Amino acid sequence: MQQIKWVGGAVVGASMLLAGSSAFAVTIGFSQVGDEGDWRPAFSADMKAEAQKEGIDLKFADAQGKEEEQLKAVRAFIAQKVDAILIAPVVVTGWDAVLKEAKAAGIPVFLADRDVDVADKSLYVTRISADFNLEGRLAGAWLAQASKGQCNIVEEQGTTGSAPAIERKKGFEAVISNFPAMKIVKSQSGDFTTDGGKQVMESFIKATDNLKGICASFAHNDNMQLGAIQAMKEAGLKPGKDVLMVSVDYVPAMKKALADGEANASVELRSAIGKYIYPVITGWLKDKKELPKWVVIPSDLHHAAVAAD
Ligand code: GYE
Repeated sequence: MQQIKWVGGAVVGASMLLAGSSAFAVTIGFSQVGDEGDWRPAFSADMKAEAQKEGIDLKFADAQGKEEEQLKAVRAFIAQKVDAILIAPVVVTGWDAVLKEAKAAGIPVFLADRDVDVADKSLYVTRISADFNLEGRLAGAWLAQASKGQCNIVEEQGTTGSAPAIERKKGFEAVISNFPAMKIVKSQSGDFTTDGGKQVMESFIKATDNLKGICASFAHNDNMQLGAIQAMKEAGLKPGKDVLMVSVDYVPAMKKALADGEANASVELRSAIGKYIYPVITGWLKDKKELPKWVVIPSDLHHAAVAAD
C-alpha cells in the first residue's frame, strides 16, 4: 500500500513549516534512461536538485540505456514500497507486465519525458513531457521556410523504438509531405549519441559523394547533429552553410554551434522540468483526482539567422 506521510503540525513541528517545505514527505523511485547526450544529464541533475528543494526522497536509478535495467529498477521500487514510481522509458514497448505488477502493489506510476505503448492506459496516472511530434513539425516548418520548400534531407534518427524518434520523425514528415520537392533521401539511427551521429553522417557522406545535392541534415537530437558537424568538417564540408542543420534539444554546445554558424536551428527541449513533474505527482498523491493522460511541457524553436533572400 502506498504510504503518504503528511508532515507539519504536531508530528514534525513548526520548523518544517517555517522552512517553507512542500509539507508533503514522499518517496519517489525514478528510473532514468541513462546519459546518452547533453540533455539527459541536465534533466537528471534538475530532478535531483528539485527533489532536494522540495524535500522529496528521490531514489534515482540510471538504466544506462537498457530497458532490462529499467524493468529491474521498477521491480526494486515496488519491493521498497515507494509512494510513486516515475519512469522515463528507453523505448515504448515491453511495459505491460511490470506496470501491472506496480498496479497490483498499489503503487502509482507516472511517466516523464518519453512515452510507453500500452493497451491499458490505466496502468499509469499521467505522462509529463514535451510534445515530440510538435518538435518534429517545428523543425520541418523551419526547414520548409529556410529551403523554400525544396530540399533533399538526410535524417539522423534517435534510438529505434523510442517515443522521441518515432514522434519527431512523424511530425517532421507530416510537414514536409506538404512540399513535393522536400524529401528524406537517407535516414539512419545514431542512437541519440554524438558518436552515433558522427558515424551516420560519415556513411551519408560516402553514400552521396560528399553530400552532393543534399540541402539539410535533420537530427532527432543535438548531440547527433554535433557529431554530424564533426564528420562534415573532417570531410571538408561547411555545416550550416553548404547544408542546413536542424535538430532538437538546444543544449549549450548547440547554442555555440548556432552562434558559430555551424548549425541553423534547434527546437528547445526544456531540461529543468522537475518543477513541472513533481507537483503533478505530489498533487495526485494528495487528492487522487483523475488527471489528463498527458501534461504537456511547451517547446520553442531557436534559429540562427538564415541568409536573407
Ligand atoms: O531529445 C535526447 C535524449 O527523450 C526527448 O532523449 C528525450 C531525448 C532527447 O537523449 O537528447
